[in-house]
Amino acid sequence: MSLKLLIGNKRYSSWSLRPWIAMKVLGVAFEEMLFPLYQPGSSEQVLKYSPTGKVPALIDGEIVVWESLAILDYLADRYPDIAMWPKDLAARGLARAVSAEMHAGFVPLRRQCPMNMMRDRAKSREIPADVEANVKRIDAIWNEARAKHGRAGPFLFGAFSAADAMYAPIVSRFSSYAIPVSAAAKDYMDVIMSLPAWREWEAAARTETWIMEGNEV
Ligand SMILES: N[C@@H](CCC(=O)N[C@@H](CS)C(=O)NCC(=O)O)C(=O)O
Repeated sequence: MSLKLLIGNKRYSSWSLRPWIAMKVLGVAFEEMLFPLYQPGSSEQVLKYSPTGKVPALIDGEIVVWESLAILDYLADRYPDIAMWPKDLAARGLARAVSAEMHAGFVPLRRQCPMNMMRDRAKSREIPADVEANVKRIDAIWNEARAKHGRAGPFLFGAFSAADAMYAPIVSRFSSYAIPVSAAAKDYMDVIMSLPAWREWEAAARTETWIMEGNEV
């Protein structure tokens, strides 16, 4: 029985992008179930499958897993050969720490720069001090991971891992809000945005016709 991944609109659903891109890049086959967010009845639809009524959620037969980070961990256990997390203990520890930091933190950035893949990049946007502090911390995380563990490839820990998936929506935000970052961070963003999986998600986002009220486009 194939895995089913419940996701939201590709324009807006930053949490959905995380397991989706990880599964695509790491070659885990799944069936996508897309639920347009914040529509009348949309959380009731998701509640039929997952107890929070939120996306993403993964369905593996009788097993349901929600919360993006828990889904990535479940996939790591379910498919031990796919190297969801780096093998080296130090790299793995840092990858887990920065992924948990992403999952629990960066609230100012998440609130004030919501993911909108189709945002007009030319539209200016003031970056408040608390968002700027988040940007600086993320830039430092990316640089630390790349410097300490990135020698074997272009991703945060060399090969693509759950940490890249957790930060993929940040790449989208930094790009769509034209947020200035270091040259190394920009290089990393280019790597993520060149992934065929990224392009697939972005192309689908472009075709979505429903625009969220109050969100910039
Ligand atoms: N911490 C959760 C966040 C899930 C979440 O907030 N998902 C949003 C979409 S990106 C959602 O389903 N919102 C619908 C709602 O709140 O009714 C995760 O990591 O999966």
